[in-house]
Amino acid sequence: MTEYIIDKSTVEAENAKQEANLRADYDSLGERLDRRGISIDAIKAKVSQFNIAVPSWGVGTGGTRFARFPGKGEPRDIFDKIEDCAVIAQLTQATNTVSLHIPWDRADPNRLKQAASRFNLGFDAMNSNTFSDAKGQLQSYKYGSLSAADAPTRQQAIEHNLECIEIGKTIGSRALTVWVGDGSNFPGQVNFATQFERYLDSAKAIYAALPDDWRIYTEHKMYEPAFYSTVVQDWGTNYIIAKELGDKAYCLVDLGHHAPNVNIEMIVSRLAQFGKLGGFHFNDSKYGDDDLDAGSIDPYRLFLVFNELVDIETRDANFHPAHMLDQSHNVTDPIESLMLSASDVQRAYAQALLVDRKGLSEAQDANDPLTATQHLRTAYRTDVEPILAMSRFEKGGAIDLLGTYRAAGYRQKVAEIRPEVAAGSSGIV
Ligand code: LRH
Ligand code: MN
Repeated sequence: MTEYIIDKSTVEAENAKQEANLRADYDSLGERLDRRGISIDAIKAKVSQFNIAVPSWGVGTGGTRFARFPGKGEPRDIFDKIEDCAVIAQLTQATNTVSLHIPWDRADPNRLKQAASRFNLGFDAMNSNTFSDAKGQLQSYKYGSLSAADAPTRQQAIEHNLECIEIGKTIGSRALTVWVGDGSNFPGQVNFATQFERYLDSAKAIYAALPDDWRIYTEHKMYEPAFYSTVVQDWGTNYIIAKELGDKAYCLVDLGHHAPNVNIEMIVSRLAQFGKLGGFHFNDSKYGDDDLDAGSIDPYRLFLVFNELVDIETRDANFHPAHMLDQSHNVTDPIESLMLSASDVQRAYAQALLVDRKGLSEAQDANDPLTATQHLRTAYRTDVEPILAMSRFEKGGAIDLLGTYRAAGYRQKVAEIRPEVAAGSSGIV
């Protein structure tokens, strides 16, 4: 029996205030979509199947290298984080999986599984961490991990990833995400080819330990923490890795890991066209890897990514990329940001489903750029909130995410039992 952290009567009371308007908005949007030959219920049915994983490391207040300003009721451990994820899942009805990060979330796997199943939550991809040194660690990752010059450090990093797979197998995860910060800060500090060779050898050792029904996602990133070169710096390198490793290896696209103005939707199309697009870390950014809320800076770019995903979906019914959020909430209540971000990613998917694909390809074939791009804008300009809210409402979630969450007073409640965390330390978690 699924437990609900937010009192169901509170959700029902808040929904009751919105229901009549929602039904009116839904019906009027339905009429308008009907005129475009689109069944609103068919779109809602697809949207209600959409799930995006919540990063465990995102429910605590994030920070930068300069400082971190903890909020009230900061989660003390992974079990508090799972409860916070349960609140997000209950109200959005779109986030029933959590992505763990080891060693930050290391705990007895059976306790983890039990804690999540209370709320009917599952576990998405495991995330390894060979970009910081854990207490008691023998070898430091200061000069790299899977690509490090010395073998003991590479072996330690490989074994850490194998441990993540073991924990994942127990808790029901079916994927491992590997992001490494390995690189260099000075020209000449490393030999690019030998460093990459070492990375590939280490990645092959991890790949060899993958269960048959698992996937490994390798994540590219342009820079940071290395500031001259990064081993897995771009989608091309990531594609080479996925091809070198084998059929269970795929590329993970973190939207914030590209230079400003890079055409990410084309990268998505390329990787999918060659069968190596595994999943996403959704967030938004204006300059670097800012890890801002998905859709908060450039929602049209997010829509264009989903426009490609829906195009691929229409060609390949077995195409199910892993959707995950990867954000850092430095100035907002992380639960509020994650709820709205999950909804905004779902929004981009719903808008992309409205694109007249036949009209689009006819305009493309006719070299009619304006008609072609108008097909995208017509879909993007459609306010699909009634579809998202109706999907949530019908599944027991909240019509008004923020209003219902604040009315429930969850943050105040946990602030009473979770000790105040002093400001001061820096870092993303
Ligand atoms: C690296 C990254 C990676 C995570 C980390 C928390 O920037 O995107 O996905 O391991 O953030
Ligand atoms: Mn990421």
